[in-house]
Amino acid sequence: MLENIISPLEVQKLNINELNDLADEIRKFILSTVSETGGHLAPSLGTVELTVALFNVFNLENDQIVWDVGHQSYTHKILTDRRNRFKTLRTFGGISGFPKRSESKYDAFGVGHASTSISAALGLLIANEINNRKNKVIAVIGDGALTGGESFEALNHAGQLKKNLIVVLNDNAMSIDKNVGALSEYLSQIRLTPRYRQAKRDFESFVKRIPIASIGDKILSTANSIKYGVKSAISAGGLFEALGFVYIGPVDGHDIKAMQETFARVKELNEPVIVHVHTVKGKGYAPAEDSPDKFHGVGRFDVATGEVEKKLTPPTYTSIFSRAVIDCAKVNEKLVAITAAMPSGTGLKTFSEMFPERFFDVGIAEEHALTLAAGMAAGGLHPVVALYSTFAQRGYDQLLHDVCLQNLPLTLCLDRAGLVGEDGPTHHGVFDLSYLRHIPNMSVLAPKDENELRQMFFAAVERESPIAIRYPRGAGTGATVLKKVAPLPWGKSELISKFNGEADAAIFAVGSMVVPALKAADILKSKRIYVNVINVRFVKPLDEEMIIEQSKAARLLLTCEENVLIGGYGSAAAECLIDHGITKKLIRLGIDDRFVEHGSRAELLELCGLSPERIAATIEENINKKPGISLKKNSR
Ligand SMILES: Cc1ncc(C[n+]2csc(CCOP(=O)(O)OP(=O)(O)O)c2C)c(N)n1
Repeated sequence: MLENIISPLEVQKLNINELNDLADEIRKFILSTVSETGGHLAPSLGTVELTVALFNVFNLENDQIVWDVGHQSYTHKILTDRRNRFKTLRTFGGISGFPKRSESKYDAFGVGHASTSISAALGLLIANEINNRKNKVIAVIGDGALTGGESFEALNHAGQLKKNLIVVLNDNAMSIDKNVGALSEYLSQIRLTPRYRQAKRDFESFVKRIPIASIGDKILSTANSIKYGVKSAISAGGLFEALGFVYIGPVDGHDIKAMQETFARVKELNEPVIVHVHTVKGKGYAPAEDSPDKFHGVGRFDVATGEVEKKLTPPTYTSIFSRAVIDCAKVNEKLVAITAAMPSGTGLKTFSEMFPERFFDVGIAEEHALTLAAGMAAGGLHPVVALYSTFAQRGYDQLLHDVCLQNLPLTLCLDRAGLVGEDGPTHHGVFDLSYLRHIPNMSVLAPKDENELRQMFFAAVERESPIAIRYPRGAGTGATVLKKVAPLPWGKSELISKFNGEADAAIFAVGSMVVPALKAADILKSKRIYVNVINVRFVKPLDEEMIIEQSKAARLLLTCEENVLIGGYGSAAAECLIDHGITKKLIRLGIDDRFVEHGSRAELLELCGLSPERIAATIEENINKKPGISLKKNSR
């Protein structure tokens, strides 16, 4: 059937049996493809019927769907213009794992971070009205993404504007891990619909039996207000109704017919409406239904057994952090740990089991996580906040205004810093050095390997100021991790490879770039080009002495970082040279002023000039060049 869907409008012509068959076919297609490419399997399996029903009722040539996070949009991609390219999902040059406006006219809004859909859909609706475009705009948001504050800012605004915004709440009771928070509990109460419906019916019949005519006006109004209060408390969706939305649901999100009927009704309304849909994360594939967290985002796996392909690699940075935070907590009673809906991803899951009273999962709420931490720090605790670098972008002002301005002790552990690979530009953590380095009181550290991560972590939690440690996604370097903690000379870089005599170049490598820099030095040595290698360790405070010393010890300076060049470590080194009146050739390698696409980490590092071979080639090209003005970019 899928072959016949040339335009999304074909889905409107299908009868219910055909729609069900189509959904089955799509589910198999997603399963077989993602088992090869990896990707967000469980979220996308959960929305197959929902997407088919939306395509059936709405006109995708005119109406717009805004997906939240966008990790559940595989059916949307397959039914629009990407079925033939679906096998290239998340590969270099292939289609993105998220909706992307530049990829398809059917992708109404680009996404990757959570809780944006209601704001964006409302914005589209307003633009369409002003542009005299008559259409429907539908935001599809998960119960996890709904925990993000921006969702509520948008609901609050939409309720006031009273425009015909359609919000589909895709409730599967899961975020990546189990969803958390009072809102999640509220939604699970609605899940118990039969009891609620019965309670509501009982109450209504009780109210009807009150002999209102016989009891004066005062009692009547009291009875009415009680009726209203109790009714809104017990009726499913009272919270959304209080915000100005018509609430419809819950609807079975795997029953296409039920959704068809609901969406057809919703289409006729002319006010904000929320359709509450229940789905099962991982629907239709037993291993994913049983372990929706494991199959939320997954690598290659065997469809028959559900076994995920494992490569033999050194332990990940995440697992080293996981161990370090537990070991620290055992001796430091003031240590508490916070994450924003990522206990597994950041490595805090075991901590949460060992120290439940000292662990806080705040939901997808990075801003709140940071100000909460600031409050805890002001109250005498030492909070460890574990976030992915890309999601910490959300908390910039909280870091600046709530944490750093008051110089509160906090250790911010930024996982997935640098290029993350297949998730692409929405997820690369390549801005943190720039958005952290300029904040007063902040220290910014980057370990060269897993052992240094542990050492840095222990040093950070002992200090009385805000400190960020950023480390990359995936396997470490294989370094031996020492249990014993050695003192870390604060603000000092480490000269790890030194040529006796004047070197041809000095490479200042930040964190993950140390190993490639050492490899580049080896490549160059075989060509009789001699290089010093410095492990930067501290992007802030900056080790100016080391930079000045190397400006005398080497003919060429080169900085290397998995961060945007603007405002990164290379900028800091350049500022240092200028401030000290040193004129020395400095080449900065990093991400230049553009967003980097998706692909494997190795492909992207090569693309950005950060592989050992490309670092070596850049040095070789430049050591004999006469100083002068060249407008050619050096990194690609
Ligand atoms: C700002 C931000 N923080 C964290 C994440 C990581 N993340 C991706 S999906 C997800 C859970 C989303 O849950 P839900 O919206 O219920 O969708 P489901 O996966 O259950 O379908 C999280 C925490 C993100 N994408 N954006």
